[in-house]
Amino acid sequence: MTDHNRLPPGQSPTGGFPILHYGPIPEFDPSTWDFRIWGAVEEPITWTYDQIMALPRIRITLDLHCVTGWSKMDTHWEGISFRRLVEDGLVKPKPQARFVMQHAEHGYSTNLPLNVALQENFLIATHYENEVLAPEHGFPLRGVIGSLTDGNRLKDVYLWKGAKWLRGLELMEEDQLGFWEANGYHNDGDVWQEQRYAD
Ligand SMILES: Nc1nc2c(c(=O)[nH]1)N[C@H]1C(S)=C(S)[C@@H](COP(=O)(O)O)O[C@H]1N2
Ligand SMILES: [Mo]
Repeated sequence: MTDHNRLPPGQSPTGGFPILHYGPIPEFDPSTWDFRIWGAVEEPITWTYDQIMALPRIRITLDLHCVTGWSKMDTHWEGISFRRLVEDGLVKPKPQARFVMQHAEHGYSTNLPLNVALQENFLIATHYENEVLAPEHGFPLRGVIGSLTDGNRLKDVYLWKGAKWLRGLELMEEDQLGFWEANGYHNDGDVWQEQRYAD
């Protein structure tokens, strides 16, 4: 697949790594920080930072697409595969669970269908380019979603659907809108269909 085919319509590649978020960069205090998974799950989970860092990690390469028009190709991430947490039985969605809300510091949130959050292109990331996440890019944990670089097109959505400073996942039976989704962005956000803004 050529790079041309990897660039969704209306996007331009960028060399840098733009920093984009609403609100301040949160402080991290490992003694009070936790990560929760709740809602439509058989057993709610609360993990400490040490417990999170002890989970198995995978590496993936993603092309990132921001709704404002920049794409950053060939980014390397390491972190926890939500899919694998479910496959390994660490997270047990109830049969009626169909959506996932990522909840982050300062009230940021973003929603995804559960089947999209279970794709290989969604990661609960701890590392970027072999280093622990920088504070401005979401340390200690962020959701990240992009398109795979091997040409395998999944449901590929804009980068806002990965929450920096992630503190929890809420599994839901009914869809709810996240922060940007409630503020004019398209609920699905498919990059190939250019679903940027709600009508
Ligand atoms: N917590 C939080 N996560 C967020 C955002 C935000 O405002 N707050 N913005 C989103 C948007 S619109 C983009 S493009 C990416 C930017 O990630 P970066 O700053 O690491 O490039 O973060 C996403 N995740
Ligand atoms: Mo964005």
